[in-house]
Order: sequence, then C-alpha cells, then structure tokens
Amino acid sequence: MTTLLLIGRAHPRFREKLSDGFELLELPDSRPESITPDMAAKVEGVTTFNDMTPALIDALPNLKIVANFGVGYDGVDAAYAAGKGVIVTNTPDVLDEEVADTTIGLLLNTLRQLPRAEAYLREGRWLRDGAFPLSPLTLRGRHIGMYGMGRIGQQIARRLEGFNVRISYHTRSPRADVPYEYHATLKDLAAAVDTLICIVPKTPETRWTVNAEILSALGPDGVMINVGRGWTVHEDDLADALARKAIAGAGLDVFEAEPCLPEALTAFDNVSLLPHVASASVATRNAMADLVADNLISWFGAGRPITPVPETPFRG
Ligand code: A2R
Repeated sequence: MTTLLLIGRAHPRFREKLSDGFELLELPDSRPESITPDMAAKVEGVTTFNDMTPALIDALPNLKIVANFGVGYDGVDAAYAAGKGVIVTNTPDVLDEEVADTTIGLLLNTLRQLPRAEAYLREGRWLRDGAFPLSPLTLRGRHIGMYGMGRIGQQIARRLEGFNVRISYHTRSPRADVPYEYHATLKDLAAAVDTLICIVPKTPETRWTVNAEILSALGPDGVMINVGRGWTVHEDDLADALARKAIAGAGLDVFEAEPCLPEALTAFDNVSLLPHVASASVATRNAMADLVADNLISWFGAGRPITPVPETPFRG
C-alpha cells in the first residue's frame, strides 16, 4: 500500500478521501528533523500547507508527489522538486470565485467603511451620537487598475464590470482574451488609475513592487487593495503613504509576516484589514482539500496529476 504523509494540519477531507486506498502518516510540523526512518523509507506522496523546503524533500528519498493546499505554492520549492523528478500540484480554479467575492467585499469595506459603521451601531453610538459620518470615499466613478489578470484577477474584473467602473491592468504580457486597457509597467498603471487591486503571486520579481513610488503614482485619491501575497507590498512605505495622506486608503487581506503586521497599519480609520480569509469558507476550503486529495488519487491510481504547477509539467 502506498504511504502518504500529511504535513501540518491534516484537513478532515484528506482522511475521508485517502484513508481507504493509502496508509496515512501525519507530521504536525514541517521540520526535516521530524522525519522518522519509517517515513523516509515509505513515504511516496505528501500533502502540505505551502511549506516544503529542499531539506524536507531530501529527507523523503522515495517522494514522487507534493500536493499543496492552496493556489499559491511559494513555500514549496517547485524548481528543486522538478530537479528531483518530484511532481508538485496546487489548487487553482476552485477558489477563484470565493477570492474574487471577498475582494469586492474588502474593496467596499475600505471605500465605504462598512466595518466601522457596524461597530458604531453595535457600540450603541447610532442612538447616542446620531448618524454615522458620511464615507469620504466611494466606488462611484473609480478607475480600477488590476495588478495581475490571471484566474482570480479575471474573476475580480468580471465582478467589477457589474459595478460600472473602468478597468485597466498590468501583467508582464498583455492578454488577448480580456477587453481591458493594458499598461506595460506597474507605474504607468498606477498613474492612470485611482484604485489598485493586487492579485499576483509571490515570486522574486513581485517583492515590494508596490512601494513608495507606486503609491505616489496612485495619488492622494488612491486606494490600494492586496489579496495576493503580503510580500508584494512594502508595508512601511504603505504606512508612510497613509500617514502623509499620499493615498486615501488601503484594504489588506495578506501581510508579509502574517499573522504579524505592522502596528502602524492598525491605527488608520481609512484602512480595512482581514486575517487572510479570501478563500476561507467551509465550502471552498473543502473543494481545495478535495483537489489536493484527488491529485494524489489520480497520480497513484491513473499515473497522472490533475493540476501540476508549471515548474513540474506532466509529460506522460
Ligand atoms: O505576468 P503574467 O502575464 O504571467 O500575468 C500573471 C501575473 N504576474 C505578474 N504581473 C506582473 N509582474 C509580474 N512579475 C508577475 N508575475 C505574475 O499574475 C497573471 O496575470 C497573474 C497570476 O495569475 P495566475 O497564475 O492565474 O494565478 P491566480 O490563480 O490568479 O492566483 C494569483 C495569486 C496566487 O499565486 C496566490 O499567491 C494568491 O493569488 O492567492
């Protein structure tokens, strides 16, 4: 029987779907030192929550497949896995719409200050102090710049079309299949729009790309929303831009060193913060867990993964 190692939290769906056909071992942390000789001898596939270092791959000499929970797999060294002939899979598509829905919610929360308005009501202030102050910002008349127009970015843009706002985008290469205006650089995009939505992966090229220069280009009416990865945004530059009123507001679901975030960001009324919940509904997380399990079942049963990442393409 094939042995799988469930690394980190074991999603209940993994056990439900995999315990019939596989021997399941569990490893609560991702440290290579925690691998026992029994695991090293037997494990051929693993599930991971985006934490698979070269040392951990090396500690499992019979490893054939790493099934990652999440579409972002920046914590899995896929290039190293490729060099060792190990397939890596992720969970694209099944979370696109949930993340896009949450992005619209975060955008509206940021612009219209809805979480603050609800807190005002719950604190009894509506009765005591009268109407909640008018929101200085609105979605009406905004020009949205999408930094990233992949699977999730396109779902966000589709939803924004219904809000009757102008949409432009920046990616490394223009897409023939979207009707939006393309900008060849992030700076050009930021200068052209007043609202920037970031939905790019964590790669060496995207680090701190949303920095003081881009935020100044966005301008004093500018709003920045990040639902991709924290590392894309230079958080100190963001806090500084907010303090100087160089931009008008920000909405963040992701942070560079989450669950820690700069204290400064929590002090602004014009910032809306979420604890990385964009895909976090029971239904969507179940769909992601099922795709993790199905990749393993398909690999060991039919000899092919369902959603391999580009670094480890399936070649038959
Ligand atoms: O650059 P392109 O043409 O490959 O477009 C991709 C864009 N992108 C970038 N844009 C500008 N500069 C870069 N250095 C750069 N690197 C990537 O990000 C594409 O439009 C988008 C990524 O799309 P997908 O690969 O379809 O990813 P998906 O499923 O939309 O998820 C995006 C990220 C995940 O990697 C997680 O970190 C997070 O959202 O959940």
